[in-house]
Amino acid sequence: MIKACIGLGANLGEALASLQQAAHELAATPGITGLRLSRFYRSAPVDATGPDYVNAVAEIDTLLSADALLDILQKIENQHGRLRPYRNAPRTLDLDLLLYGDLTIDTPRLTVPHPRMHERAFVLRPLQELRPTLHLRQSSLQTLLQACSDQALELVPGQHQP
Ligand code: A4P
Ligand code: MG
Repeated sequence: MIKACIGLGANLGEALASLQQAAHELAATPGITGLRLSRFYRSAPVDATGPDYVNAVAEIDTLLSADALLDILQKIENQHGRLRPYRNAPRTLDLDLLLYGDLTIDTPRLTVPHPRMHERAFVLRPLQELRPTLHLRQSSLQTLLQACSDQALELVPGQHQP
């Protein structure tokens, strides 16, 4: 059994509802168990334009290969009407494979750990809720978060404080 982390994001349509539904769909997928979901955060687009994003991170236990997991993530994205007009275009749903156990994967289709996660507060902060002692590139999540403190992040209202 592998523990994998998935980044969820959306900035078109009912973003929060899309993320909640995607989490349910992941939890109901054969081969995936034990889903834990962070709280939801709102932030301005990083390296992109368009409406504010809502983001969260999910941790799962899985017997699926990383490739099979990516197939499932892309299928769920497509079911949510994901279009890809250009890179970093606004999207109804983005599901990125952030971590797959402690494996490093570098194939034409898949780079894990996700190559930009260590410099993005909208990934690091929700990931920290689930994996407070995790280190990436030999740095704690807290140290990495300090380096991107210019990226303002706020909790979506109505969620409990930890
Ligand atoms: N691919 C390679 N590695 C992975 C991986 N670890 N997880 C390939 C998922 N896919 C991976 O992805 C393009 C291709 O990347 C896939 O076909 C897969 O084979 P995509 O989702 O279709 O395209 P994209 O959205 O242009 O790329 P990506 O990687 O999702 O973009 P980023 O870099 O994650 O940036 N600002 C805020 N505040 N919140 C956000 O969520 N997201 C982005 C997207 C930019 N700014 C943002 C946010
Ligand atoms: Mg993506």
